[in-house]
Amino acid sequence: MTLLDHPRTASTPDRAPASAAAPTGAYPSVPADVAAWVAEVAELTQPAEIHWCDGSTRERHDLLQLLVANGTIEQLNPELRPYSFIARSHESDVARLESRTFICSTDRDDAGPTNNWADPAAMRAELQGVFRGSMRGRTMYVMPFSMGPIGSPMAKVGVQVTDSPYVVVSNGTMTRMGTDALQAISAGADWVPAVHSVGAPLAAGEKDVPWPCNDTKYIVHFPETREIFSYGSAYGGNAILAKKAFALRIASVQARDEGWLAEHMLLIKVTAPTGKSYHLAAAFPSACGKTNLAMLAPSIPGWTVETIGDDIAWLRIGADGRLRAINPEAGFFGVAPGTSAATNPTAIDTLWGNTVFTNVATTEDGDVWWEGMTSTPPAKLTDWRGQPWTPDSGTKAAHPNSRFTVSARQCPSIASTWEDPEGVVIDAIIFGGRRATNVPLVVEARDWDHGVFLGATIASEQTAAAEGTVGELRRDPFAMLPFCGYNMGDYFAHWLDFGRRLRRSARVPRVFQVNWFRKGSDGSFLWPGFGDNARVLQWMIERLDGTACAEDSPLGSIPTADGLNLEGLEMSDEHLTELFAQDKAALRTEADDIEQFFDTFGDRMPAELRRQLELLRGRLAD
Ligand code: SAT
Ligand code: MN
Repeated sequence: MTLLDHPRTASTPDRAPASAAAPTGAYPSVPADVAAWVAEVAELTQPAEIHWCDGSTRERHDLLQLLVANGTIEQLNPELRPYSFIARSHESDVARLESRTFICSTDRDDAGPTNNWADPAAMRAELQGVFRGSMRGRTMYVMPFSMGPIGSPMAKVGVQVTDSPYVVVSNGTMTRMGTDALQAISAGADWVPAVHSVGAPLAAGEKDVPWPCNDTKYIVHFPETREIFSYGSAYGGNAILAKKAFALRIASVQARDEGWLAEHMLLIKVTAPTGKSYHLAAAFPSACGKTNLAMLAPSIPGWTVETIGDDIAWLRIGADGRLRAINPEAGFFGVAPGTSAATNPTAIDTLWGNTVFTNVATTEDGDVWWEGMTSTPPAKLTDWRGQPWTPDSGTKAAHPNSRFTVSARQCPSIASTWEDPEGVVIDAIIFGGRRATNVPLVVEARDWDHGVFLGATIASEQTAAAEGTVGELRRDPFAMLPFCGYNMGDYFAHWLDFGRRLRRSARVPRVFQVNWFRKGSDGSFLWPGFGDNARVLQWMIERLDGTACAEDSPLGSIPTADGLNLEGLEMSDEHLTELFAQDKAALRTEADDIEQFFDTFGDRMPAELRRQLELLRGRLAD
């Protein structure tokens, strides 16, 4: 029997671990089920060696040196960017691959129309062939990790194995990785197993390439048995399996079963000039400015924003009946292009050192550069492919999905409560997308169910974070389209049900929808965005406090003419009107599109959301 002959069961396997898989030295003792699983993976993938990660600084340092020696990364100029590195990936391995991401539930309908489904037995058989011998000639690293502060009642643990030291370094930044997490598993926490291989076995004496990967890729989830298998890619969410694969796809299934929410949301703490603080959770699709909003430097005096998380939030009803949230991650895997001292000074400060950049350009003096970092590019660069580049090259110097990987601790705006094991109390939830037309700057939902409708109908113009045509509009409900591990119709029902439970316990958070990306008739952005988004947050908070008025509109409540704080901002009345314009004919067409989208879920679509659509149509009728 090998790993993929059988689904994983919760009970301890009866096979004794192979001695080769056991850690040596001062490594703490490993629970028998973890050791047995590692032995099974090793039997299948045949690594030359096994390394049990302790998560120490020494280990990270040694791996970074190894990666430099292998040519995977280069050290940047330590005087300009202390202890930082640049990785250049293979040209075919630059983003999440949604077409190769699979949800293997027993019943196809449990994956739903938005996921690629594959029969679990057939997929196991296929993966068996794919992973057989895939780690030959390489070291297999075993990484116990915790999502959320270790010991938090909201945290969850997992173990990822990988044959990529680059992935170990990334995971070490993005999660709490090492022996502390292993200890939590030893104490009895249920753990999620994740197998990762770049799919590039090395024959004896064969020279390695800088970025090993395979043209064939798989990112596979077995939601019922909470297992993850990823093959062929070392890039971001394809390979840092704790992130999208676990903390969203598998965790969304756990959340459905256990009555909580695993969401693609940033978390911020906003403090008003009165000194009173509020916590907001906001969902946006990949590469739509979550990191910028998470690190917002408000343009309005007296307001501060502190960071809790920039990508994922786990939300639960706490013992006090309030909605509470944690950031399960420990670092940021942020989009580099567009990040500058003007757009996100906090990110620029965060990246002063100790950062691994991937697929950005490098300068002659050994620092990094990307489009949007400065208004004029340097005269000479080395582009993300490693080729000489000048402004006349006619190509992008940095890949549009180039990234930085950096510890959250290094962020100057990190909130002192970001690791609170009980989570922070959420006052409001925000949904957003990238929409040139139709969607106003901000609307407030009438109530929770209307808020769920706003979340369920988010559409966004596609970015470079995944394969596909950039700019094409697609429905991305709750910004979870690529990340929901089960039927999204059931997911909508879970959100509606969650609201019912919140109503019984305590205060239900307010729900808002925003769009920073609306364009005017001349094709340019109507709203300055970035630091000025604090003006929209101010309105939301005044709504929470009951000090701001709102006007009813077909899409929801909007600020009254003088409701938004526009002091110090140059904004013509005409642009302001355009920002909130609701063209009924265009919105009726959009309602038809929403209906078609809802129809794809068949009888899994909750009646309440169809009712919300009819209510909207009623408000859009002339
Ligand atoms: O590559 S990741 O999935 O981590 C980034 C993203 O798409 O948000
Ligand atoms: Mn994301």
